[in-house]
Amino acid sequence: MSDQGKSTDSATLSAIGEARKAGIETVWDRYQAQVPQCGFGETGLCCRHCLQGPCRIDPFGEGARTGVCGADADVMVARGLSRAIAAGAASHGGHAKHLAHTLLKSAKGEAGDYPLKDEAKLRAVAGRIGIKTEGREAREIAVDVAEKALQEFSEKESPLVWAATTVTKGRVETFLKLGVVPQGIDSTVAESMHRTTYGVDADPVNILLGAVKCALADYAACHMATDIADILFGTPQPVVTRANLGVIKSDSVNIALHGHNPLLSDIIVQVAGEQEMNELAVAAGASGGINIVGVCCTGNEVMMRHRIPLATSSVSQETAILTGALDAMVVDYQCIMPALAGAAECYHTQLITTMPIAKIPNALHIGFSEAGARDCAKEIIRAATDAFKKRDPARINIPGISSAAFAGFSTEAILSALSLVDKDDPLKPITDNIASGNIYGVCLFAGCNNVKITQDANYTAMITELVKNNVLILATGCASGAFARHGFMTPEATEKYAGDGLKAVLTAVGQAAGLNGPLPLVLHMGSCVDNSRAADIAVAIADKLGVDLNMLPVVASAPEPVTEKAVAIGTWAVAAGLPTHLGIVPPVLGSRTVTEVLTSTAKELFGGYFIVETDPLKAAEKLLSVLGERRRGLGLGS
Ligand code: BF8
Ligand code: SF4
Repeated sequence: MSDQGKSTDSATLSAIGEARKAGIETVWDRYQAQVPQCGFGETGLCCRHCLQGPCRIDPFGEGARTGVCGADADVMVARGLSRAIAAGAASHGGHAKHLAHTLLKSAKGEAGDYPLKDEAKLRAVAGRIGIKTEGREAREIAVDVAEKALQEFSEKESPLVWAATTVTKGRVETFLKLGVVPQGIDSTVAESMHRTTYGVDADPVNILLGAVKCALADYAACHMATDIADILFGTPQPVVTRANLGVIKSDSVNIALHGHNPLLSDIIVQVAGEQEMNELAVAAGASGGINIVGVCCTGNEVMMRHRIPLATSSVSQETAILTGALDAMVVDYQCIMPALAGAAECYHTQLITTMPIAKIPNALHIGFSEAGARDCAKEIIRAATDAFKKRDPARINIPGISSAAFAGFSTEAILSALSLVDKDDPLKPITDNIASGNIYGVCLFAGCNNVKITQDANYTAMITELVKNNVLILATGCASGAFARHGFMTPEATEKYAGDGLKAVLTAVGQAAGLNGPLPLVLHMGSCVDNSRAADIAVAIADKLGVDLNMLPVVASAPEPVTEKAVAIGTWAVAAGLPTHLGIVPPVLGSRTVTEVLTSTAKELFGGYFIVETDPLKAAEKLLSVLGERRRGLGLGS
């Protein structure tokens, strides 16, 4: 693979060049060592769910047609997909549960480092989930919210509150009718594991409906994680920061925060800003003090709440270490490549793990607990400062490349900006402009960078095509990292790329918000769990128009997806009624039935469905045509 085939980002390419010179292996080398990948796995036609396996079915119809137990291609593929979604839901569930436990401790006064920062959000969430707020202290309300959140994980008699209270009435009815309403987050994950183990569910469509139920549990977990993070750390408001490797500074102790949960990263940012820590860094010889940078979703969390710059994300995470100036990489859980340890060993970088469920051999483990969060943060900063002293100045090679990035467009922030245009009816500017065609539709970009795709190539090709046609762009997770690196999260990008209608809307709102120019071309809504924020916006628009989500000119796209979490999110987007594009073919082609359910039958059941298209320009065309279809359905011009 040529370097040009690895990434479209010049900072990343520079780091790749550095790795080659130093003989350090990266994700792209490891991928090459895997090619060609197994055709059975690629099509979903292998099963290891029991000790009689592994069983494989030939995708070309020659050889075995079933596994030893008689599971056919449809069952194998449906079971594999269902387990991926269960793993995604377990991950988001673990993240949300962690936050819920901390909220409870905070409310009971057992976690002094976690005050209830956003009381307005606490009251709003409590009101929505049916907890009395009037005349009550914030702490009392928080105890009830946390307890109700924790109850969401086990099976109850009733639907998940975090799902039922956050979607349209029409969606709830559809989910009830199809029997896909989850009644517990963890219990639904367990049910998925049960029904897909040896000798249980052998009806592929029934397995897939179970998978949708689990994806909806994932949705509830994402929404809960967003709500509680906002209560504990504040609801994001727009900030301006920078993105790409150039945010690493040669004169500072550079600490990268990587992973997902803001529980530790937010505290590290707070502590790093204190005099004592800064003096420690300066005493070690870092005249610039401490420089915190973000990677992946933790990066998004601290970017939108604390203006922390984003160094890199997803597939290129190793490149932060390859700058030779990263003193510590601190990780919690999810999307952390074990390969970071090997890269760190080639430099002075201290890799620090913090969670009991996510250790990496040869990393320093500094165990995190809510009760000792600040102490943990201080220990981490000290370890980074010690590592700084071992830096080899001759090996520092920071690509001097970064772009401005506007971040932090929470639902609340978007509504408050819109209310400056129309105080009494904040959504009116959006719905009016959708009706007039100034906004042709909305596309939510989510997901990762996949090593199989030239990094960011699909994002950049798709966005330019969509915005030219006046599609409003929302982004989360590493999709926002991609756009940020390439300068798409700026007002300048709006001027340069947006079609006239979209530009007029973004300019009107930007002017009203006092920006003296348009809003950025991409509205950054946060991390991957914050896809719930995008769902909130879509639900608000649907309610305002008096239609269900499956009627809206709103689509989603994961042009370069990687993780099981992304599969879960994509599936709940489909269940929510959104046509959802994937730029990677998921391992389902071995089953005609499953492929057809995902790309066609789902449309009849939910209105949403998967559009698999690896060519970004064709993908953009397909999304535009779907938006046109939806517009015609609402009687709007297309
Ligand atoms: O949850 S986008 S690579 S960091 S999975 Fe992971 Fe993918 Fe990034 Fe966040 Ni989301
Ligand atoms: Fe083979 Fe069936 Fe066991 Fe899977 S569950 S490994 S198909 S025997």
